[in-house]
Amino acid sequence: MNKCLFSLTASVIAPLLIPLCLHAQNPLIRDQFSADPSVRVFNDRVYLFPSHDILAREGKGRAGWFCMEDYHVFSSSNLTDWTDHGVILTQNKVPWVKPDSYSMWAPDCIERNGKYYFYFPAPAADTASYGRGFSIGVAVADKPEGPYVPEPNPIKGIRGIDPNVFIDKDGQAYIYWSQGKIYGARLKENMIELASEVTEFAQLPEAGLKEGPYVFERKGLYYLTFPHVENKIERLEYAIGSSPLGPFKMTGVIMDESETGCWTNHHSVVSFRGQWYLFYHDRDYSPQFDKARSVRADSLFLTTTAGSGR
Ligand code: FUB
Repeated sequence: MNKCLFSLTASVIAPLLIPLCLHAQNPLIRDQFSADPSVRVFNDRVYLFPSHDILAREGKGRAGWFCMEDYHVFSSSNLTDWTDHGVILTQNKVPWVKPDSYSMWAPDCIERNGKYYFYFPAPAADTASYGRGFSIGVAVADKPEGPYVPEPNPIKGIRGIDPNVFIDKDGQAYIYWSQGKIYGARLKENMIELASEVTEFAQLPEAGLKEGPYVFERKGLYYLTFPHVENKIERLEYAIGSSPLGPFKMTGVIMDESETGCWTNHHSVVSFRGQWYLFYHDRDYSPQFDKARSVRADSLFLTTTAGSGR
């Protein structure tokens, strides 16, 4: 069986990336906080869908905690110059979201048949129907930069945060999310309803919080990547399987704990013009408070060490 390794070696390989690395600089977004980057390539352009951290103040969020009111989308043709397309969704314009909850956490976006589906977690106002924790909703647009129209209700059957959506080569879509552990299910063709029972990925480490799943496929292998608290703070790990719902085999660490002590990390993995990239976050612009984060990116190399020659 092939054994695949991630190696994150941005500084070592920089000379191979001359056109991009000469000008690119972390963090990517400089005029606001940004976190939990979900990055997609649509029509040969990179779209970044991050969370938008803001600082809580009197009557607006909870001091000392995450505070997020809305989402922006950014795009770039070269990973260096980023266009802010502005706010695509805000908490009090989503019918089911608890007003002024300031908890628009990590999102994802995917394209299907010319429509763009934006997935986001938030607490629901109707706790009798959806409980007190987080639900996951969808907003739909005709273009990646919106305008996005939110569905009236969150997805039935999901309680949790950090949605991630993957569409396999056969057209079947899957949604993944977390609630301490990581879960997944098939999505119906309409992208807004579950089409299967929920799978819990029990093969992942039992101890330590796991969240922020991000699944991608490469050469017939499915990579389930996720932040995990193995020690004190999150690091990015991965497991490999032969189908989108596993079983997955724990394989290794993509990125170690941050030296700055930023407690969370949250990422996505994307291939753009023949190079893999890891998008993640740290607290570049807020060294004293790690809930005001900034998105970063580095080149990522996936090395096949035996067997396939790929
Ligand atoms: O941004 C809020 C939460 O922090 C996310 O949902 C988690 O993945 C962590 O990054």
